[in-house]
Amino acid sequence: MRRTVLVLLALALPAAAVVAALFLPGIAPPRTVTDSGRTIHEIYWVTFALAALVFILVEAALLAFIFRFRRRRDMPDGLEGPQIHGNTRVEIIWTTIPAVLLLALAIYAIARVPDVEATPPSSAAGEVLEIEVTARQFYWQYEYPNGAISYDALYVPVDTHVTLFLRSTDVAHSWWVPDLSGKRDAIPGRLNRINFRATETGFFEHGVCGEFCGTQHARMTTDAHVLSAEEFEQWLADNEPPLEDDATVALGETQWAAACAKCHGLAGEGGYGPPLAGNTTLVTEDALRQIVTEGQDLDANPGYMPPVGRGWTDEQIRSLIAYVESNPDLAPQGGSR
Ligand code: HEC
Ligand SMILES: [Cu+2]
Repeated sequence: MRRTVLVLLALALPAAAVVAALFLPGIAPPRTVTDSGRTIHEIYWVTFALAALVFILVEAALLAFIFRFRRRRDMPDGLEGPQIHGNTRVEIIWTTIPAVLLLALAIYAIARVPDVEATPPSSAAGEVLEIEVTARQFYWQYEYPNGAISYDALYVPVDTHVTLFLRSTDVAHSWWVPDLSGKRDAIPGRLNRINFRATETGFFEHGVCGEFCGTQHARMTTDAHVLSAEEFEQWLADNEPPLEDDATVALGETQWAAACAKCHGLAGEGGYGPPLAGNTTLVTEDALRQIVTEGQDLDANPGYMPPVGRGWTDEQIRSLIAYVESNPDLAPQGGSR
């Protein structure tokens, strides 16, 4: 009876593992719409298949030996098995096979790296879209060749080689939109790049910062819009500076949401940072520039404000002010200017 229970348990465990692997999500990598992403998937599945094969062989041998060399009913208590000291041939075999497997896997993975890197071919030299990405605590700023800017939302055309140049002005961050490609760090004092070419249009909202970077790290997310060529050209043209007044306000709104509201609240109601609704600093250009480029850490206030706008241009300061002034929740009553 106890035996039957044990045998059933021994069978139930691997069965549960198989069911979990087949029917639960989470074993497959997230979907991707780029060639580099597909190559990453391929490497993942090849590695997984090899690992699974080794796992099954080893576990099967283990179970077979447990069964084959189990203690029989007619064996006397305290009986010892045969005492074996080394077996050169077996040891050579079980050293060589894993070494060969690992070497093969390494060669395969290294051979696939160029496809993951997706460096645009020299024939595409003039057609590569280069976007400057600045990571700051706690948002992503994208700057396009014509000077257009977006915050926490990347816009790219489909079927086009894209290179993102990644910088950080404060701490180490990591750009990661799984639908597009792998992860790449943005490190202060260093210029990193990542290439990809999306083959499907769509809206992808699972981009994150992949490197723990401070209190609001979890809210350092990014969307990606893959547009048709015409839509992208239109978007670029609509966002090319100098912007119309309402476009400036619209940009300032995304800027506020990305760069300030994560701590101060969308309506300036406060959160991690103090409430800001009606604060005159928000509409005073010099004071605003000072606090966003230098941050603030007064003993009187809890917490610390990082230099969230270090490197901002005058236009960026002004678009934020334009938005604050347009929003009755935020603007100081009576205005300061
Ligand atoms: C990481 C969280 C965080 C972000 C993002 C952030 N702040 Fe702050 N902010 C703070 C904290 C914390 C303080 C209080 C700091 C102190 O004085 O010690 C503060 C203080 C301020 C103050 C001074 C308030 C006062 O009463 O003294 C202003 C103005 C301000 N922030 C504006 C902004 C603006 C504008 C943005 C966006 C461009 C922004 N902050 C983004 C956390 C943040
Ligand atoms: Cu980050």
